[in-house]
Amino acid sequence: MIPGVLTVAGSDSGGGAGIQADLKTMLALGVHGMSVVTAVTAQNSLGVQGAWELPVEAVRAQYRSVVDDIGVRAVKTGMLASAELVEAVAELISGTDAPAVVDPVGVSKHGDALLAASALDSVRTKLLPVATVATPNLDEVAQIAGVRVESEGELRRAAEALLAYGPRWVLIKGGHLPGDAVDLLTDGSEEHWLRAPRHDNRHTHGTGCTLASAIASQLAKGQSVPEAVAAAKEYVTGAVAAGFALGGGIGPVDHGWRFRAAPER
Ligand code: PXL
Repeated sequence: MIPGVLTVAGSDSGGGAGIQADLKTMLALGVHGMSVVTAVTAQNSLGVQGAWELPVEAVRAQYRSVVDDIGVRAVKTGMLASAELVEAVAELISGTDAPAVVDPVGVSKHGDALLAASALDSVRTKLLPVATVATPNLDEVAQIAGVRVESEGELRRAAEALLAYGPRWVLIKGGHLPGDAVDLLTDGSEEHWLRAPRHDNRHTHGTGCTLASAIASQLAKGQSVPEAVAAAKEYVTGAVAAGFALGGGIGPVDHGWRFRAAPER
């Protein structure tokens, strides 16, 4: 049976991030992708031109439709836009017997807000406590926990600060630091350092969505959290290496890199 994975996230009309990145990642990793749309963005390689959130009843109804009939082996969350949506999604996840990967999305690659400032407290007190794995980048660590990381040595302090909100595991993504792309995965007792060479490629739109969806896909296939994160990092590193120009700005990672013939990779 093909395991089902559900993303609860925003739509990126440009197809590089959000729901579109999540579903492409799930296809590439051999699971059945399903989606609960929380918001619609008008977006391209240059930025976000507009964003509209869905009513909370529309989000609840989509979730129930999928979970009650089809069932899910893992859930991933991305853009949740408002405090009301964050709280509704946290409640839905807490009643679902499947691991949840929470990508606490704050702003887009271009700096556009994808979460209201008034929703931060709900992320801290409602959403992070129901996460199996939370995957903040360093901007999100600063926004959520007020911890500023400027070197690899400070990643552990960021992880401790995030774990205090209650996720089982935290993956602190150090990709914005200079040098190798280094992430720290920990549950407070085990530490796993994941290191990948930095690819000199500006076409990285969708990296965070892709990583979180890849983790959820691997969990749905039965891997442990450390195995799932290692496999997801390998997939996203290949996708970043193969990222391509699209439009006049920042292009997307290539979700299909493993499908292409070797000379095209
Ligand atoms: O990567 C964060 C993200 C999440 N969700 C949507 C986005 C983006 C970044 O652009 O557009 C819909």
